[in-house]
Amino acid sequence: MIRLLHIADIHLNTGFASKENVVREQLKEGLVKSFERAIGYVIEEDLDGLILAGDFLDNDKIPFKLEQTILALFEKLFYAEKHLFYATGNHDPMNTTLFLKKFDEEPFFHYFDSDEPKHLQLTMPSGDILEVVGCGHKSKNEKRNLIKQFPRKINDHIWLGIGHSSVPSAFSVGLKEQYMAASLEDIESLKYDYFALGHIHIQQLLSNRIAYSGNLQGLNYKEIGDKGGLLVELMHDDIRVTPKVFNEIQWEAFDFELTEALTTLSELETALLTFVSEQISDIDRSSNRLILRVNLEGRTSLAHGLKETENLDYLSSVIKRKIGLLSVDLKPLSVSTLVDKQFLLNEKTVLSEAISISKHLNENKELLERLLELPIFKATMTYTEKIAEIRRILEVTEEDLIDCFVRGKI
Ligand SMILES: [Mn+2]
Repeated sequence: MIRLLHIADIHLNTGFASKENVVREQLKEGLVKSFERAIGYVIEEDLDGLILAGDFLDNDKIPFKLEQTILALFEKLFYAEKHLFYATGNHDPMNTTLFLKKFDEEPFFHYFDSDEPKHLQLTMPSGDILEVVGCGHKSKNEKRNLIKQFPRKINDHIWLGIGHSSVPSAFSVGLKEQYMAASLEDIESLKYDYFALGHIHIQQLLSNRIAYSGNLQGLNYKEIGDKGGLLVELMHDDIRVTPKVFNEIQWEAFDFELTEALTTLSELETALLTFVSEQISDIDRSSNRLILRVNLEGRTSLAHGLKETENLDYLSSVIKRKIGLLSVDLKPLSVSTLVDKQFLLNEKTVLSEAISISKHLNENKELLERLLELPIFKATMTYTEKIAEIRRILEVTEEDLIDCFVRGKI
């Protein structure tokens, strides 16, 4: 059996420039600690090695201190006779990782930084022969599917593939850059025993032998929850993949609905304290390791108060201190003034007229015909598609109109 830890997308030298000093330093330290934990796990559990599936680093600026830490941690692995398989990703600097040259002669270091797939054969302590195929890149914007050039498994050794690549069918939040895109079928057709992927930060198994490990610690509010890597145990005709948690700091984001009942900032403070405590009751909060965002949404008589950064900062600091968190960011995502809708509709105003017109826009045939003549449609669009597009544009909701008028946007 061969046992490896698969991790990726650590982005170890991320700057967290938008954060205040204290939080920034803790986030940076947290990344290093998470990586130390992963290295420690490989050594303590006596695994055979560590796979870094790209984006280990984030950019060219690697602080000297961090460089030294990386060298020391890599050395620790090699001293313990653990293999390190590192394939570069789109965020790994191309020519600036000169400090890793130190390990050019190191038999346990296997660096896949070329856009030519590299194929190694190693005899592992168990006596199993491991065939490893991986590649890196020459451009941050690799459009070619280099995985297509990987050789297929041709013997009964254990085959491991490593690549930093976007698989279009994988789950990701928002639009992820299509970097070295390869389809799941391309990877499956290689018939490898395991394929370690990097690039998408959400841990997921695309099949029982192909997986993204996700990143070691979240980098922003989109990367919430536990983070870590995958323990991969490879046998000749079997495989076991087990998630392992390594993150030091944990990001979370919640939506808080403002209600009419909250009429003072003090009531809001109490409500937020209860809400946040409930939301995080299942999370281990030892050592203030949570960084939270609370999105505020809804209509409230407190809207004006919540426009003031000073008030938001004050509320954040109270929640942070009373609950014991690393940081809280209260974000008024869509907060608007409380209005009496029925009253507004019944008034003789431009707003009530606008609402009644918007309700009937889609039924106005003369208007639809005029709009169809506008040069705004793609040549390939059918009549039905054009009508659907017009209806989409005309769909000005009551809420949007009220917002525009009441907030004084018009
Ligand atoms: Mn990437």
